[in-house]
Amino acid sequence: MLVKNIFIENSTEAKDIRVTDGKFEEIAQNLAPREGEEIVDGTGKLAIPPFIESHVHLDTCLTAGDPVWNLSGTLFEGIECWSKRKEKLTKEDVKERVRRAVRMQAGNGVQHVRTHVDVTDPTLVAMEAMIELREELKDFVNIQIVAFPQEGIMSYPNGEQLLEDSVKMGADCVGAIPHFEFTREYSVESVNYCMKIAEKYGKLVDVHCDEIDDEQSKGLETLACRALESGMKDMVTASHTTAMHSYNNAYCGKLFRLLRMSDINFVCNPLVNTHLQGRFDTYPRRRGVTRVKELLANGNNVSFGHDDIFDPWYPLGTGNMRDVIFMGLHVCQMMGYQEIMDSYRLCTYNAAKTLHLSGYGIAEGNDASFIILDGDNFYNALNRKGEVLRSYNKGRLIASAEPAKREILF
Ligand code: 17E
Ligand code: FE2
Repeated sequence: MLVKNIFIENSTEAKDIRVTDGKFEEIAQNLAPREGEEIVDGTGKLAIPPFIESHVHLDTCLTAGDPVWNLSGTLFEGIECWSKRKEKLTKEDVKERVRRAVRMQAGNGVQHVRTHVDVTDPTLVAMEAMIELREELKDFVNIQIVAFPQEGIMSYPNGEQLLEDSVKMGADCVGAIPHFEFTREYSVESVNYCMKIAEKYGKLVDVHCDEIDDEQSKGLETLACRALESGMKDMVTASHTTAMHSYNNAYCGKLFRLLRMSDINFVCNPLVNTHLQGRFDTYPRRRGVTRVKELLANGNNVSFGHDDIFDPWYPLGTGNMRDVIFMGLHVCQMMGYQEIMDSYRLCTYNAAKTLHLSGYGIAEGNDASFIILDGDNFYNALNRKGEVLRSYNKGRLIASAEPAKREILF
């Protein structure tokens, strides 16, 4: 296949991309078509690597309102609603919803997904389903599974064993939720336990860390310190970290040195945390999104995630990373020209670093996985809501769309 005349990652010079046997064979200007070669016209369009969803809960997706709606909009009511829905879980129920959600994501150009799966369930049925789905869907989407103890490790009956069992079953990453544990002691113990299990089994770590407006919630310093001391460093990710929004600047000044030294990754979920946070405030009302700009300036890797697709924590969502980026740029006040132009990196390269993907990106020799966006650069694609027109996974077309047609009648 030969894609002609396309702008690659905001370059102002159009190039051709030749794909052979699922790999990028040649990327250059004016490549001559070979006999019988499929030609795709990329004129005026943008090619970027596929989107990466670095933080989502697929096991809970598409359950909003079932059996009850989250009326307060808080994280905690979300957890209560989910614990009611959890009683009805079956393997087929999880599989049917996840397949639908993954197809929505794929339609929006997503090809890699890190999903957190609730393992505070004595049956571990969602984990079992997700492990089977990871295999079933692997030719279309690469799924990375985090064993996520939604109701705590130390504060949930048999929580430690359930977490370890999930890793033995085949989870790729180990999670924790220190801000939800009963006590500060449990919070520290839970992070230590999570790191211990990850080291024992050679897994990555991704902790739901301080997803609360409480400025006293300091799971992050424990996590970063263990990441540094254990040498696991960038194998460790802190997700949400919304309490950092409320930390005082003097504390952040000290903390940021450790964060830099630890080299841990961050995932910010701007759609969901603008909605969940600040719910106990009068006015001014915090939006509780972590300090993305400052973390990036500090040299830490940050990506954006969707977090939820229509579930007890977030009643909207179609799995489109463009919506995530759009909201993130607003709420993080990252609206400089170059910040908007480069923002696709938050859901591509930065996320690839968090997921420890290799061979990712549009370069000769890599797998020919890329998407074509309706726009000549990412700024325009984002602003004009340009669709993902084509998504190629290892050279194979897995999703396509036509640009919407609109006529103005004057
Ligand atoms: N669970 C949690 O603890 N936090 C979230 N944001 C979601 C699930 C979506
Ligand atoms: Fe989450």
